Amino acid sequence: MTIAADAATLRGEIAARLTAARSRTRALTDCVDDADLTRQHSPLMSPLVWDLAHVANQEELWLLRGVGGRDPMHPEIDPLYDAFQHPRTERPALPLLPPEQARRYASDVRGRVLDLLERVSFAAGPLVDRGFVFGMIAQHEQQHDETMLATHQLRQGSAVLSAPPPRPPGDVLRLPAEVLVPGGQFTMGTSTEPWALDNERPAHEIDVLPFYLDTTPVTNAAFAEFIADGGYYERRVWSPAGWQHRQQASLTAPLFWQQGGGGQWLRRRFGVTEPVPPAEPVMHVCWYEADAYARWAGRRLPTEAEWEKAARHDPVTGRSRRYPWGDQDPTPALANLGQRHLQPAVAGSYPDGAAPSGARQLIGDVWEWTASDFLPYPGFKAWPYREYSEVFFGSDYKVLRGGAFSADQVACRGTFRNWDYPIRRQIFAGFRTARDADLA
Ligand code: AVJ
Ligand code: FE
Repeated sequence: MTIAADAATLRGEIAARLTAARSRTRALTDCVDDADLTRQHSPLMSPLVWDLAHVANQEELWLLRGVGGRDPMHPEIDPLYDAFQHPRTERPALPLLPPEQARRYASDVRGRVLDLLERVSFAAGPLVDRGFVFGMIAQHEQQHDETMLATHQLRQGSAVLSAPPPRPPGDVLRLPAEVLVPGGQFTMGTSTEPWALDNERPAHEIDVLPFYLDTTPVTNAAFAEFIADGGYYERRVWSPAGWQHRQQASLTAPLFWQQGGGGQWLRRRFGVTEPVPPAEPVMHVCWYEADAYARWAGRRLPTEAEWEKAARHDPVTGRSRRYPWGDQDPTPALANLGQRHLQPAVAGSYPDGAAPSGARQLIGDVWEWTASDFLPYPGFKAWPYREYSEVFFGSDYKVLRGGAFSADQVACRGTFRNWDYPIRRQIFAGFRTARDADLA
């Protein structure tokens, strides 16, 4: 988000971001009946009605109580919506607010927040400086909207969501398979982006050796070649932990894929079964599958620093951009974000969104698994709460970068870091591969 300097414009921008998040939340929760809202569609996910009230509860905690100093509206429900008190598997059994009450709670909180926003002083301290905590709450709601979209994808039954497909691109046939990212220092992370979260901070210099990166994310067609070549049965291309997981979970293809007739692959996408589109980036593969594919291809996953250098470093000025295309916020011509479509665009789309290296679709379309564990940057300070990032640091989680069609622009930028377990496949994740460049 490009943040306005004057308070009146900032109030308007915050209200617009909160309203956009709420329209999306409503679209994701008004399209199914109460039984569908309260049911657990997968043990990996919360009931949709939990996400709805959790979003409202966090907004009440941070904005009404935190910024506004108000008393709790319903203190007895706080523990129900604390993600750390109840894992997702337990949530359906909790005495959750039923759909109508959850909706009323969310709209009551929002009404009071919009009143507070009219009067708040952005000079009152670091939490509200340039609207940070309001931006954090808009990002939080959009992240849960993305989680709810994953629940929709896991849900059985007929389609309830629809969106037009992305527009087909022009010049993709002439694209080189890989681009060279020059070696040398670049600035990773940020100390200036107003709504960046703690794990993106602070900006620091990192040296990266020259490397080649795939111009686009790996496609379904390329991944199907890995399958056809026996990649899922070739132990040597899997890491030891990956092979163990592949065996135990009997992985043989991306999640939601099934064999059609005549060697054709089909997939289920938001309640519709369709042929797998060959030119689209592959999705719903776990980190272990991405890692195995890369080794099969004689390549490797990019590290997080490599990914960010490819996405942000401008070799002409030497500075890091906010996005691959420059500093301006995303538009529909630059990246596939915000659930405008319900799928990634064909690999090679969005030429105007390309990075200086020529790599495309680094922002939007599919989250990209990186080789890296989720670790703090040098000088990291947990802020404003430890449970956002700090408790997840370590080797249990792998970092994903770049956002997806399912991520909103308020929660996606060149420095944004997502993370998940290396076995997770229900998220909208794909990957691209890299290799060292010869130093000669
Ligand atoms: C950053 C997507 C891993 O969903 O667990 C939502 C975001 N944190 N509520 C998650 C988040 C608190 C988080 N991820
Ligand atoms: Fe949350």
